[in-house]
Amino acid sequence: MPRLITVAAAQLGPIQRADSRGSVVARMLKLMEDAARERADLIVYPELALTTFFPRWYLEDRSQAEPWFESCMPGPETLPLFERARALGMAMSFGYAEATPVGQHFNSSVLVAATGQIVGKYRKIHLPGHVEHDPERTHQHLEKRYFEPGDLGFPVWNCLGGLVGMAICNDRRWPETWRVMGLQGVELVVLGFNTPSVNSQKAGEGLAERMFHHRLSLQAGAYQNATWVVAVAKAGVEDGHHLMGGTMIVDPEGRIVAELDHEADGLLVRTIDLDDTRFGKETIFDFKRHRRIEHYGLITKRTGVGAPLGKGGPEL
Ligand code: CDV
Repeated sequence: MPRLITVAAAQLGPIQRADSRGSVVARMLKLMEDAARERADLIVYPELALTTFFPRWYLEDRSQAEPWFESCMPGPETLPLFERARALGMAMSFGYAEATPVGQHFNSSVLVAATGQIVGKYRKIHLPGHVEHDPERTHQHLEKRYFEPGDLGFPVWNCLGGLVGMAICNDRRWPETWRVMGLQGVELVVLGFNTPSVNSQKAGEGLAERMFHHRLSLQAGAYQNATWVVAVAKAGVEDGHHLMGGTMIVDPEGRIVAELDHEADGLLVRTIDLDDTRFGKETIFDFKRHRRIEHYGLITKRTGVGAPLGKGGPEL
């Protein structure tokens, strides 16, 4: 018996700094209605879906960033998303800036069941960028200024009859992200991103190369862990800064099965079979039979590059 679910990747076009939360939620609701017409079981929105990608703005006084954060979820402005999704019987996931009651700040995402209950929360672990204004860069990327690294790990939840995990943007470039979820049997990873189309530290690295690394990361993560991936962009030009598109669905063999070809609000809807993950999980990536953890110790013992283990050994 196949385990079919219909997923909708809900790409958002640009959100300008002056755009209100209400106007963004209205756009998200429109996409939700469109997804409902295509009988989607799950809608996935991007990273920091409710605001512009504000880590590009350096604010000397950190507290001035507070209006970009949500202090409760759902809050008054996001409640319509929860209510409408529940009425439509649709699960959803979206990213947002989270402020906790004790003053912590995270780049977070939620997984909301079709009942409207939050079943999972993820806080971005691999924060890119820097803390202070960096005049050497063509644009700022201040995630390390505005957020703390996530403290919830990479859990996987039972949802929609399968095992669903979340990751956010830069997390996709790290094999550890995928493997920790793979070791919990993940069958679907949902992932939102805001990726500037130019590397702020390497002018020659433009859209083509950024897209290459994006696809490479998603396809490798999917294949090596035999999981579906729904990756959703916030795209287009935000206050003069270009974010690339590349919203796509990748199958457990690492193949891109669908991809959006524009940078505006739009949907990519596909029915996927979670049982397609089984072949990979039971053969070449049957972790229990093939992994050799006695040789992987460095991965959790060392953060950066250190001395080679073979140093001083015989030349072979
Ligand atoms: N929002 C992000 O995490 N962006 C990073 C950029 C800075 C490289 C990304 O991995 O796309």
